[in-house]
Amino acid sequence: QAGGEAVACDVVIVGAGFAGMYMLHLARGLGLSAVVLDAAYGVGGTWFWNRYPGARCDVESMQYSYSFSEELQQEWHWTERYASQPEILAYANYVAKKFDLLRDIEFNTRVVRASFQDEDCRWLVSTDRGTRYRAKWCIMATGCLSAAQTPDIRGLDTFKGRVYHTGNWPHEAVNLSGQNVGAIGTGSSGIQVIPELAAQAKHLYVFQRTPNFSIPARNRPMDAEYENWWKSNYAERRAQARTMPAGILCDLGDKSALAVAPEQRLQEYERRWAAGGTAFTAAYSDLLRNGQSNETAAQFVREKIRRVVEDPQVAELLTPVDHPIGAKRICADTKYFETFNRENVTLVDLRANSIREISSNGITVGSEFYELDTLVLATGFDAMTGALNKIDIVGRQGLTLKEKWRDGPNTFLGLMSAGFPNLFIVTGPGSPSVLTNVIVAIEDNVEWIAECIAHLVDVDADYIEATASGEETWMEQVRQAAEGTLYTQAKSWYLGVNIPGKPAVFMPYVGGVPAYQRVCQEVAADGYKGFTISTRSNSLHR
Ligand code: NA7
Repeated sequence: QAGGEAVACDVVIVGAGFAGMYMLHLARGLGLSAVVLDAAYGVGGTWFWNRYPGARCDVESMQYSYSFSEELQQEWHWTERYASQPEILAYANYVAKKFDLLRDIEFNTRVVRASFQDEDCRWLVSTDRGTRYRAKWCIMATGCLSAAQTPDIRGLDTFKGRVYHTGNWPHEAVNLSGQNVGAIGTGSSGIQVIPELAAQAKHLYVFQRTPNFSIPARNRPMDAEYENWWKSNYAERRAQARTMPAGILCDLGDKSALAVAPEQRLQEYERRWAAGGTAFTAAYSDLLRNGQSNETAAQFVREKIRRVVEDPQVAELLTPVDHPIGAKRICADTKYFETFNRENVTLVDLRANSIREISSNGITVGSEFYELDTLVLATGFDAMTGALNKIDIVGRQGLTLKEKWRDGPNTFLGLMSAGFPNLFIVTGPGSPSVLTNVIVAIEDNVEWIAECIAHLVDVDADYIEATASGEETWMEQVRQAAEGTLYTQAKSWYLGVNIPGKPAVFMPYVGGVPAYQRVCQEVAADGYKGFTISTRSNSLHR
């Protein structure tokens, strides 16, 4: 239908990741016609694109999965404690087949514009294929970490070898044997890919700007007893997980780190270090609130790094000192620090000297030149707002979302933004998503949106829209929640400071899943307080 009439449907969903797939399923359940648009050629969202070697989830697989279908959660078998990217992608494809989702998904279709038509309260959605869709509701299921960020380093475009971004890894096999490889970035992605690159490359140069805290993942094959423990009472365990701040069932310490004797604290850190995984920072209740408490955990991990890394100078460079542990997303690794003991790995410190330039065959740092065949960028994402801002989203009276969010994103509950009626965002800025098990955040948001739409259909509403005051009150709560924490002390993507020119605003809601869910449910129960619902006959300003 390129260039012709827009296809009419009830709901357009942008993105076929875990959010878009579940949204489609629930929209159908409401008897609505829906179409999902995605730039990829398959489902999976972030797990479709992040195919770099070593890509793995840092939430346990028994929890990083949908909970909405008992049949699905019983029949799917995860083979490892932490699922690898190929297995998560296989799961996404399995879900798409099981719920017959593919027939309503248009792949290889990037949404370039979505504009609200005031006259008839419809969204007109245009794609890079020249196709258009006209829908009452538009749902952005575009993901929080889906706009890969390539840094603006002088000469990068002159490099003659291959350049790979971890967030956009090629689908054909990448062979690095016999090559000199450079890796830039030591966040979660870098920490996962670096050991794999080292195993393949002739020589690996790791260009590090900021060292990061990482806990051994201690990944292992799925333990049958553990799997059974979950499956024997999955619904209840999922419900328990939703009572935890991160939506993850884990052993959450309820004491201050300073309330226990140093030997006892050490024992607890040792126990968690041995158990592996990011639950390390759940050891005490105030690790992300009290600098002194945080320092006890940070010191413990620094000491571990020094013990693992044989060269003391390299160990020092790998030891994080500039931010509290957990204030940047804590990493989980498999032999990351050990990798720097290999003879074919060199750590290049970018704090002493930054990258001067990239040329056709290598990188110059200070006065040192490193000859490279291939470059791997593990340089992160324009988080939470990046994917939305790539689309020209136009609301009432020509207001663009980009313009509205120039000084930082404003939403009510992360779900809607004033001036953009009938436009829902799944796990938008102002939601707790990126600080939680994102599948829990997705399911809760998608279910809320589906219930909201069901209500709008019931009352024959033209539109729902966040009020300016509802939004202001919520943004103040988001700000206040972050203020009492150590999160704001790190230059992280949570704050947007990894993107040149992006306003430094702490984007996620730190109050945790239960508090957020409570507010979302109260708002709905109170007739969508904080939103305006307009019906043909009258407009209910709440
Ligand atoms: P991150 O966590 O944003 O890490 C990006 C890394 O790239 C980080 O070490 C950056 O250093 C580094 N970086 C970025 N730009 C540059 C330049 N110009 N020069 C040198 N180094 C640079 O992204 P990830 O993909 O690892 O992880 C994102 C999330 O995805 C993760 O938290 C999980 O939730 C999944 P910096 O720290 O800024 O000094």
